Amino acid sequence: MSQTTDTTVPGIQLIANLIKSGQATRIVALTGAGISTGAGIPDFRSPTTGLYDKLAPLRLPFPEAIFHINYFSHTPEPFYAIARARHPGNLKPTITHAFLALLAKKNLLRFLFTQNIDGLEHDAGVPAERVLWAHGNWKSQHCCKCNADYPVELMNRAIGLGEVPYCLRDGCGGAVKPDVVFFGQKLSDEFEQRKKEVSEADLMLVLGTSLKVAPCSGLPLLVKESVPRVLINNERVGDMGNRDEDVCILGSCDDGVRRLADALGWRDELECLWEEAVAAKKDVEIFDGGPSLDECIEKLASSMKDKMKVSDGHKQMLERHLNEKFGHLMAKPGP
Ligand code: CNA
Repeated sequence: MSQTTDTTVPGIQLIANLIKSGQATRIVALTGAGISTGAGIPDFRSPTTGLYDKLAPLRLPFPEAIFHINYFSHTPEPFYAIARARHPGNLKPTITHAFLALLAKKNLLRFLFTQNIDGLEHDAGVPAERVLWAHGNWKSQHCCKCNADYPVELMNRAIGLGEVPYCLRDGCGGAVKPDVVFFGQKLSDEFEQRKKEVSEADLMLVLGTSLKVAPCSGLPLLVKESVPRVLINNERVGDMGNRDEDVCILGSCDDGVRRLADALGWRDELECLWEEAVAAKKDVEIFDGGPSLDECIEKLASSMKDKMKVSDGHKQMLERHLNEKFGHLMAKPGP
């Protein structure tokens, strides 16, 4: 495989040299939905292909409502209608996930903050102790009312069928929710404790995120001045690119990490690691086939027209709550 110097983005070679010369050994990464779109999971905010645009037929009070704890606690059906199509059950890691695993293998990845809930970075081989799933993941679930644990086999079955799983405790009746952080819920305490990894980093990678969701969106600001930050994303986001040391590699994450791997002379190793990770990911029978996300949304929109209508009073309450909590992020919901 050819391993040429990248002249399109001169910064790529600069970053590769820092890593190769041992000047960057405490690399911290922040990832978002854009690193998993290549695996087939739509992100939230990309126009047309993003989930928020696709949800339009459901006439939710806000697209975010489907992931808001208040809304979910009384109307969990929309979440479960799309859960199967978004579940990472049979999806494979992308080469971007593999690149993070390669950094970890070379003991260069100090820490990874991911906003993703798909767990694909772990499937690719990033050790769990190096990752904070800031928004939780699909690997466990609890009742949203009494917090009782719920068996994973029943959860997978419910997701496979597109049905809402309810608490098994007598008289509870609460909907079960995967342990992903919904709007209106607090992040784990570990987030605060881990922020120091960013201020101690000697290189930060920001991949596939719009930097629109706090508090992760604030992490790149914690990087010390003079420490390089690399953005690999379809578009410029946040304040990335504003510092002299910043390097922005615009385009798909998968192309971006391949270019970086070329500059590092790691391309063959990366492709091998990725192939292995893809081969190792076991399929879960229950998630084989089934309707697409668009089909799920269409079906739900027609079957739930009445239930989806929220009263004006409730809509105002939700608006107030969302504005208080996320007004600074959601001045304009959607892309
Ligand atoms: P987002 O707000 O949808 O932004 C995604 C960003 O990635 C945008 O800037 C896109 O332009 C960019 N992008 C999309 N595809 C690519 C690609 N192939 N290559 C390069 N750039 C790309 O998503 P964020 O992660 O910033 O928002 C945080 C939310 C999204 C978290 O709460 C997540 O839980 C949630 N989310 C997670 C998943 C997942 O787990 N895979 C999927 C969808 C949403």
